[in-house]
Amino acid sequence: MADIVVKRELESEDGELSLKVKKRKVISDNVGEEGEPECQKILSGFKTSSVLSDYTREKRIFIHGTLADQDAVVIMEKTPFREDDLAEFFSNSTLKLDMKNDIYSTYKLRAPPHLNEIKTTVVCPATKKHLNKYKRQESFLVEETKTDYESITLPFIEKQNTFSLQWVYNILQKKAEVERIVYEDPDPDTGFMLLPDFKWDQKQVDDLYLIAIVHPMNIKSLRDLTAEHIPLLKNIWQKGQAAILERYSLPANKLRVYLHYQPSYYHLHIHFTNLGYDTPGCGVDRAHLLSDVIQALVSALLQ
Ligand code: M7G
Repeated sequence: MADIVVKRELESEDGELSLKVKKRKVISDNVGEEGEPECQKILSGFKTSSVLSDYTREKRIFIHGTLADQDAVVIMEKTPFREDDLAEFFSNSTLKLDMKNDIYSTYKLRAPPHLNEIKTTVVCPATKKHLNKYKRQESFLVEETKTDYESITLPFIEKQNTFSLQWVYNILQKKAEVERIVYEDPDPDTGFMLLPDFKWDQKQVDDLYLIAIVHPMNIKSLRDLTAEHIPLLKNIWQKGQAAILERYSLPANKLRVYLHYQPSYYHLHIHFTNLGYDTPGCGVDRAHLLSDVIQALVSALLQ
């Protein structure tokens, strides 16, 4: 299905209301990891089929291939510089001269391998949906009314055409990523788990990216939100920001807190990112600030 994006329009459950929903500091080491992760060579058997997309400015590439005869997607991304590493960078790297002209000279710098890591994500087995998600493709911006949602989007979600939520359930049931949890509120109605998004390598706060996954199991997306969810959203807003301030010393006014519509995964979750970092997907076509969503629901309640 082509991307469907709701822009500045959201109807309430009863369809009467149209809410306006407009929508370097260095962390010493990977927080919460159990010691040095084991070095693995699983990618030595990866056979490339095609490059799905390649973003030269972001230094990110999405590759489709096979791993042990299973479809796989490998995402590689060069990581930001860490101020703490600079001294070692300069003392332990070698330089190969490219050109020199007057006061200008350019080089190829060969850094020690541990300062030159590439963040790599492997999805295996990857489904057709993953290939479509990561393939560079033309997007369309459409207005999705309540009727469109009920007649097109909801049946699409219910036919399980969307991504599996197994990874979400694993987190909520503490079967995966347990050591990465930054904050948890176990309340079944207003509670959530806050943990690093897998897009963030947790090396520096500059590109901080966490997600809050809600405990209630029946909220697919922003579309399902009503006034009854205001306590849940306010709880995530307040406790999420407090937990990030405590753990990463990043204050609320340096955070971009938002929901995606459409999301890729239809179990409500909220993105917390560093305001100074241009996260993929933080544009107005897809990101809806949590504060705006709460405000819209409160206004609807007062009317
Ligand atoms: P989304 O708005 O549903 O879709 O966000 P998007 O992926 O198009 O942004 C889901 C978020 O969950 C994304 O930011 C993903 O990077 C993140 N995410 C996805 N998976 C499969 C995992 C995972 O296994 N663990 C963690 N920690 N984050 C994930």
